[in-house]
Amino acid sequence: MKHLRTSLAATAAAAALAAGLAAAQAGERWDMPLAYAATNYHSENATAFAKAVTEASGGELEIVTHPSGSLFKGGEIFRAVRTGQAPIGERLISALGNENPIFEIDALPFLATSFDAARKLHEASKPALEKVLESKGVKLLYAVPWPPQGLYNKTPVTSGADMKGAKFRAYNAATSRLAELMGAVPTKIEAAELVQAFATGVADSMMSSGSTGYDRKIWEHVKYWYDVQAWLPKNMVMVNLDAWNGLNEKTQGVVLKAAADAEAAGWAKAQELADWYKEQLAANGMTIEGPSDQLRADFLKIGEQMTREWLERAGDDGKSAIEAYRKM
Ligand code: PCA
Repeated sequence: MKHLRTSLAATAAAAALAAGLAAAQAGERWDMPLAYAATNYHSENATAFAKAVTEASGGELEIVTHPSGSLFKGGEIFRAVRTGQAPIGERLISALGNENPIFEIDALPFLATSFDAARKLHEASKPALEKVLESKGVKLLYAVPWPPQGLYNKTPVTSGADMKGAKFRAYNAATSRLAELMGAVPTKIEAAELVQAFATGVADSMMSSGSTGYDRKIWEHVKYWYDVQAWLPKNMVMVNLDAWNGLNEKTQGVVLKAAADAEAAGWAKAQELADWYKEQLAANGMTIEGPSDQLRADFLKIGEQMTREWLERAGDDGKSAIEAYRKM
């Protein structure tokens, strides 16, 4: 009798295991490329999102993140998602300006310079962004900002003129244009390749947040950061539409809920960390200052020109997004 009971229990355990395996096999696995450091809050937030989906879907959909450009480099991620090579991924929205000008709306200098303003700009431009993404076969899940952008340089900067001839690391077409208008020489370099560029003298300066300087220990190469607060660009997490349509309704609901949570958590984290990053740069020996009046005036002038140029390119969708933003 005792034997029978043990063997029955063993059979039941084996059956449960088999059922579990079948469930795991029935589930889908999505690899999710990320461009930024594993310890960056965007990446940690994406990993928490992936875990939330995996758990809440009961393994029906498992999402696995790959930070620091390890699966696809930053510059490849949008195309990978669009073509279905990756079902899901994260990309800096404003790096996609050559796809459509609307993607650059959050990289226009001095249009939205605080978290509150960035939030409004996001709400005002989201319908246009979603429409363009959908026309490319991609669905927006959530977007999270970087802290305000400032100027890194190896030597002190008191006016735009000090940037003449500087080797400037750009992360999108807008930062390249900004560099040109300052008389600097831009080179596009992903954050994952930053350290090498600064260490080998390919770059001496860039616009970026305290976050990226901190992630890449920029103080080993650059000593000055000017808190220009020029704009707050955002990363977005997006999914290939075919992959999305292949999910059942329940799983789609799980993903949407996790995405909404990730968006809220990401904005809160970015805001919470913004000052902390500056403190870390200072603690590591960097000079952290506001821009001089002249530097600020020079940046403002460049910002106005860039906004004019953008409005010409962006047409009616761009104009209505800006108008909606200004009314908020
Ligand atoms: N860090 C990213 C984009 C904006 C930011 O703050 C970078 O420098 O690549």
